Amino acid sequence: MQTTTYSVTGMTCAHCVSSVSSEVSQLAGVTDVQVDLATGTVSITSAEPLDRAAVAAAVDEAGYELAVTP
Ligand SMILES: [Cu+2]
Repeated sequence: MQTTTYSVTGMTCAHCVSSVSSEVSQLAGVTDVQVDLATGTVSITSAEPLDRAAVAAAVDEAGYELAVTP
């Protein structure tokens, strides 16, 4: 089990938060998703290390983008 935090750009309200968390939570192995709107970060807990590209795709599906860093 591990938690990785990503920065996401473009989230502005609670609706954005729920869109991102619902898309990311559909990724295989994800057990928890915590989105912090104030800091624009998404902390993802998963059984196995996640593929950054898969996370980026899920965030993109929700209509937002992973920031370049971290
Ligand atoms: Cu919004």
